[in-house]
Amino acid sequence: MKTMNVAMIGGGFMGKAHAMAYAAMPMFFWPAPAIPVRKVVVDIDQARADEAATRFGFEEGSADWRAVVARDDIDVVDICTPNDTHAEIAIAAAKAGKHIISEKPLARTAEEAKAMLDAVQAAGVIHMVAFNYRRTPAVALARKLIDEGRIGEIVNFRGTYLQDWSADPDSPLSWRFQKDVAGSGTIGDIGTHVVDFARYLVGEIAAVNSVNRTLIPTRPVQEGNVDKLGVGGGDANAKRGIVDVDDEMITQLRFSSGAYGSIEASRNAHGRNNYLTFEIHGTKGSILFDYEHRDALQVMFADDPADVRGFRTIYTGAAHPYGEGLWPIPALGIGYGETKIIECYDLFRAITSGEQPSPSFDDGFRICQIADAIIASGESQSWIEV
Ligand code: SOE
Repeated sequence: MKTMNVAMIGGGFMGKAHAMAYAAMPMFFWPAPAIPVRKVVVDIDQARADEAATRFGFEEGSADWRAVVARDDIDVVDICTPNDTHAEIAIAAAKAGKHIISEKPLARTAEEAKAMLDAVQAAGVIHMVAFNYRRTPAVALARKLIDEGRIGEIVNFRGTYLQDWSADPDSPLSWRFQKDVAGSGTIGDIGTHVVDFARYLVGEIAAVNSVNRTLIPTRPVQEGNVDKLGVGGGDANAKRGIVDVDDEMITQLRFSSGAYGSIEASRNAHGRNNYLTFEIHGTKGSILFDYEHRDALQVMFADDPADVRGFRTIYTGAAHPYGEGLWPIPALGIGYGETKIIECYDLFRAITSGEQPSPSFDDGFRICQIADAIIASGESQSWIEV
């Protein structure tokens, strides 16, 4: 069976998720399109890279991503680093002729994303952005039902992404609160996942109107380059640094189809952990998804007899998208890991077939344009056409 060598840049939270997917993908999807070989993992120094290699099952560790992406024995470059590094790594990898998967958001701004898109198009390589949640089987089922016309014409979309890991004002100043590293706050970090849902399920977004706010203007400076995501509580006496990104976005959407929608996102919503949801209303029914109960899709068909009308709960399993590779019985449990395994499967299917996957860098660029428009709309307090 064909094997393909992967260089993964970044051995943190996302590195863990991607490394697990490389190992597990052929266990789930067999025959696999190709067997990913965990060749090299790159981290900020050699000691951390070696530790990541041992932990995540890579043959080698390296502290030099430039040398790694230029190597002849690397087929795929996987970018799992903070947002400010995506463009430089992706452009170098494209010039070296590597297929690329990048963590989301594709870049800090649409301008940066466009340079990445131009590079991969010029190189003719396969490119993908890791908006993994659309690969939850229940979300893929929602798309299938919509494509089949089962809920009619879409009238509106309501999406949320609420977390609470940054609600403590003394939780650390992660790079996710720094504009020069992250580009934006909640908008880029989690709002873009919902924008991806909206485009995947309803279609292109034509205009946005947003209110964006920073609720906690300073946070304790974090030592040691580790992205703590609020874990461990805060140190109220530590030196504080400026938060120059948004903590909250509340955005109205107008779709090209004429449908309307909204997205709310916050990482300061006490009690919400990974409350990534959508509710879609069509002329013939409705669909509701809540990632905290991600095994299930709630579906309502308006032509059901009056005495049983209402939302039904469908637990995804073998009959549903990706069911051939996942667990044989519905409700055994779909997790974050499975979304990454499916993403890996679709990436290697794309590489071996030569057909671009979705979301590609084209989608990643478009989503960055929408994120930029959400920021601009918040500043001008008006609708902005995208
Ligand atoms: C932090 O908000 C974060 O890690 C996001 O960056 C991820 O994209 C999301 O999946 C989980 O939360």
